[in-house]
Amino acid sequence: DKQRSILLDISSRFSPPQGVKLSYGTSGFRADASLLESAVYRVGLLAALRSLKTRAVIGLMITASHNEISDNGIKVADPSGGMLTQDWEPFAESLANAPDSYTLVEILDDFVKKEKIALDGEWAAEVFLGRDTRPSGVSLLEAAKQGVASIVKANAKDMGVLTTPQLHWMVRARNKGLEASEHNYFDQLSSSFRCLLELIPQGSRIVGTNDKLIVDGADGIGAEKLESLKGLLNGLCVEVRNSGNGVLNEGVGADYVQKEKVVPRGFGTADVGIRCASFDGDADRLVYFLVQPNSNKIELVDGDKIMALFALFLEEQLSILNKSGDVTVRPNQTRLGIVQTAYANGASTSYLKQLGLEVVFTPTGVKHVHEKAAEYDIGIYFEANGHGTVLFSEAYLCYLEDINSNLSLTSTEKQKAASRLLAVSKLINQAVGDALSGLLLVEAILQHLGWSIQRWNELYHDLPSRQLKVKVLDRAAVVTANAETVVVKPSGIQEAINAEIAKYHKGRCFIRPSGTEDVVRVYAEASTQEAADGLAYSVAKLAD
Ligand code: 16G
Ligand code: ZN
Repeated sequence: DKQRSILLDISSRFSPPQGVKLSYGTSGFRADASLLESAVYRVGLLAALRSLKTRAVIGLMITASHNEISDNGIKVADPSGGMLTQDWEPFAESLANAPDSYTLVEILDDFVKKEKIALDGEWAAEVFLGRDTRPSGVSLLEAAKQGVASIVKANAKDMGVLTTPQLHWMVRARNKGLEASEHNYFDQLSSSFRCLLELIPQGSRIVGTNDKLIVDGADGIGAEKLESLKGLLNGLCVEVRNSGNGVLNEGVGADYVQKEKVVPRGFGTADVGIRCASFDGDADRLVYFLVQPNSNKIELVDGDKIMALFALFLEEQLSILNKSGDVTVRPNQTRLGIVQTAYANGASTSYLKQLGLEVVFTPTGVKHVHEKAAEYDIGIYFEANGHGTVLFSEAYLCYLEDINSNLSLTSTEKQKAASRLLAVSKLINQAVGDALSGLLLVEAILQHLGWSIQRWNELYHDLPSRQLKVKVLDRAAVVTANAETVVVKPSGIQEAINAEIAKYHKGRCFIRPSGTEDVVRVYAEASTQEAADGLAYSVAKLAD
C-alpha cells in the first residue's frame, strides 16, 4: 500500500551505521553526532506513532545536554511533557537497530498491530521538534522531520532552537489546550515571578548593591533564552556569561562545575562573594556556586541545596495554610513528598527529615524521580546534579484556587500563602527540570526570605564525598536493589562493601551501573574528605 511504499522509499535514504548498537538510555539515544542520522529519522517515525496512539502532541528534542559539542542525541516527550513511557523504550531500540528498511518496516508493522494504532484514522499526528545550538542539530532535525513525514497521517512542527524544558513545556501546554509558543512560556515565567515578588512580606527584601547574580550559560541555548527573559523581568539584576562565544560545555556549565568543583571559564577572583549560577548545555540543570578567594575552587550549592530551599519555602506556606481558625481550610492534609536518589548528600537528607518532611528514594534518572514525585499533592525532586522540579497535583491546584477565591476566609495570610503556591506551580516547570524557571524560583525565595547565598548555603554542611568510575567489561553484571543502594549481583560484593563502610565514621557507599556510559559508578561519603576518598578507592577495587 501507499504507506508501506513511502516508508520503504524514505527510510532507505537513512541507513544505520555499520557495527553500532544504540540503546535508549536514561537520556534517549546519545552518541557522536555522525552516527545518529538514521536513529533520529526512526525516532521521528516512533514519535508520529506515539502521537497517533495517544491522540496528543508528542515532542522530539535534539540535544546531547552537557556532553561535548561533537555529540548529539534525541529524546521523546510524552503527552504530559514528561519522558517517553518506559514500555515504548524497547520499541525505540529495535527500530534504531534494525539493519535495513525491510526489517524496519516489519518491526513497525508488528508494533502497530500489537498497539492497535490506526494509521488511517481521522486523527492526524502532530510532533513538535526542537534542537539545541549544536551545529549537527540542523541536519538531524531534518532527519526527524523526514521520519514524521514518512507516516502519512502525521505533521511535524519545527519549534526552533530551544532549551529542552521549553520543548517539554510546549508539548504539555498544547495538550492541555493552551497556547504553546515561546512567548507564552516567557510570559508565564515572568508573570508568576512578578507575582511572587509582589507577595513578599514587608521588610524582608534584600536591598543592597551586592545583589547581582552572574549566570554561566555553558555557551549554550540557556544563555540566549535567559537574555531574552531578562528583558521581561523587573527586580532581578542578572549578568549572563558564556553566552555562545566559546565552545559549548567546554570548561563551563552545570555538569562541569558540579563534578569538578572549580570555577567555569570566564569566572575568577573578581567574582568572590557574588551569587553565581550555572546551566548545562540544554538548560535542564541548574547549580549555584561561590567563587573562593585565592584558588580556582568553588563552594558548590547543588541540586540538593536548591531542593532544601524549595522545601523550606513550601513548608512555610503550608504551615500558614494549615493554621487552625478557618473551618473551610482542610487542616494538615497536604501530602508534601521529597524525592531523592542515593547521590543526595547525606547531610541534605538529614536536614529534610529534621524539618519533619517525608523523604523517599528512587533509582537515578528523571523518569524515576518524576514518577514518584507525581504521587503527592506537592512532590519535589532534585538530583544533586541540578535537575529537578516541583510537581503539583491537579486536585491540589483546585483546592488552592478555592482558598484563593474564598471571600469568607478570615485570614488574608492564608490567601497569600495559597497565591504563592499557585504562582510557584506556574513558575516551576511541571514537565521536567528547567534551569530558567528553577533560577527564578530560587531568586524569588531568596528575596522572600531576605537571604544571601551565603545564608542559604549555611542550611547544612555537605558531608565530604567522592565519585569514581570503574571501566568494566559488562556493566550489566552489576544488579542493584533498594533504589540502587544495595548490590544483589554478583553475590558477595555487598558484604565486602559493607565491611569497608564499617571502617569509616559516617561512612556511606554504593556502586551502580551507569545508565549512560560503559562504567560502574562508585559513590562514597564520610566525615572527612580523606575518609571519603579512601572508602571510594577501596570499594572501586572491589568493583573492578
Ligand atoms: C541522565 C539522566 C539524569 C541522571 C544521569 C545519570 C535523564 C533525563 N537524565 O543524564 O537524570 O542523573 O543520566 O547518569 O533521565 P549515569 O547513569 O551515567 O550515572
Ligand atoms: Zn541537560
